[in-house]
Amino acid sequence: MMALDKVYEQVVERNPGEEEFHQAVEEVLDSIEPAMKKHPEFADAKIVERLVEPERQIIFRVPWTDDNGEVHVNRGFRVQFNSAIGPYKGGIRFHPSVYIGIIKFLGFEQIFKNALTGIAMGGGKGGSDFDPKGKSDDEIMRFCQNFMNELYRHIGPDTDVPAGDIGVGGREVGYMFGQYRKLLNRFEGVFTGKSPEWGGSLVRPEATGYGLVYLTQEMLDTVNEDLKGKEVLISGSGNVALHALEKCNELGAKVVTLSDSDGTVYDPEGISGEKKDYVFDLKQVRRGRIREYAEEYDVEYEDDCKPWGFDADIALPSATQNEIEEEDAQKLVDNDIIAVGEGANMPSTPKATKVFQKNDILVGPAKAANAGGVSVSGLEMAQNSQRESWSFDQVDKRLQGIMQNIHKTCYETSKKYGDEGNLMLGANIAGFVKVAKAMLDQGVI
Ligand code: NDP
Ligand code: 2IT
Repeated sequence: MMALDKVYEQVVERNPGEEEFHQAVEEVLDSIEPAMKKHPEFADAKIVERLVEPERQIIFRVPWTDDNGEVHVNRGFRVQFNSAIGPYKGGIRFHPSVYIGIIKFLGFEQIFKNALTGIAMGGGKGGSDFDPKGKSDDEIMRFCQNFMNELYRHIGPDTDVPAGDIGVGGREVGYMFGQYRKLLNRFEGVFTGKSPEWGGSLVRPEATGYGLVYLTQEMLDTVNEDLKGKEVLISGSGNVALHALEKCNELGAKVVTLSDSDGTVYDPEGISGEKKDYVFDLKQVRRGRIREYAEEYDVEYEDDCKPWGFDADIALPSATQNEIEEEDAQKLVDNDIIAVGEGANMPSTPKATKVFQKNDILVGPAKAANAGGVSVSGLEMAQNSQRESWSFDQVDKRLQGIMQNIHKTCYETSKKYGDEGNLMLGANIAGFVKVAKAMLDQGVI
């Protein structure tokens, strides 16, 4: 459709060099044409032109001092992308690759993901090019405090509620929340992913990985398949990957790979029982490398390798963007993969996605498949507002219900728009229509 092509061209022109952002916009624009036809009022109100422009972008200096007394300067970001259906909500990423294009792609996707959850949350994202690897606990603390010394004035429980993402987990959220509380003298629900001991929700650490597996099971149900007995490739070994592993084990699947940015381990017996405990301790407590798992259990380890060449039934990419490229997708197809559940944000390149679609692979797109994390963040906000704490079981049940609903919404939307089972199309259209209607209702602002 010409009008959407023009919007895309304009995005590329106005945001030069921001490739990941271009890619995220293109994927959504490629999906929503049928919704634009059905709702001519969206084009009249220039909804898409407005959606691709963040409401606000904040870039700031973060100076900090290392343990040797040397001063470093990093760059901090917060992109408040869209607040039509609720306060800005989305994680913070600390990784050396972070620049404005990464934060904008993540913030843009977050708008539609959050809309799918059914909880009132807008889209935002933040981060820094700070590299937490190899830093002492004190250095992490000082960095987080200095990051918050600027960010605090832009966020708030009804304005913008950050959380974790790559390189930001419970420890970092604690340091950032602590500094916010000190600066403003207010204890309030400004962050999610807090410790359950002081305002966090049970199940938030597990939520993205568990939700990913729940959604994958929903997809398998549609073709009368079950996770039980299936072999699973998981990439990454962080928050999302490890909790996906845990839930796969609980549901009787066998996870044969994990990875980190150095390489991949392949354990044909499955990473379960004592080995699962070992890898949790390795990654979450000792902050070691996945290679050590292979040394401990004498299994295969390949340096500089991704999991996609190993044989299995299901793939759950849970590391980072564009980690499945065209040739990786082809390898998975050649090994008769049935389903791909996207735990990471935008893990498949557009060409990889085409390979999956051409071969009728079930794909749970990131905006749906990893929405469990932000959903339980929404439940954490609700508990904070009510000054209540719900039980593990209560939150887990809510999470299961939300993931079922997200799958249903995406499936039914794909059917309604003439491409039954194309959950990427369904997720993009369902998320978009909800936000577009809210923007229309609220006028040109
Ligand atoms: P973590 O920092 O806990 O773990 C990230 C994992 O991915 C690590 O094993 C890391 O390896 C690996 N990784 C990161 N970047 C790269 C890279 N450039 N190349 C290869 N491997 C890499 O992050 P999360 O588990 O929280 O996040 C993983 C993905 O899930 C991200 O895409 C994130 O946006 C997405 N996500 C996270 C949610 C959450 O609640 N945490 C919610 C929804 C989506 P290494 O340690 O060597 O860097
Ligand atoms: O990508 C994501 O959805 C997250 N990193 C979680 C966001 C959140 O606010 O919980």
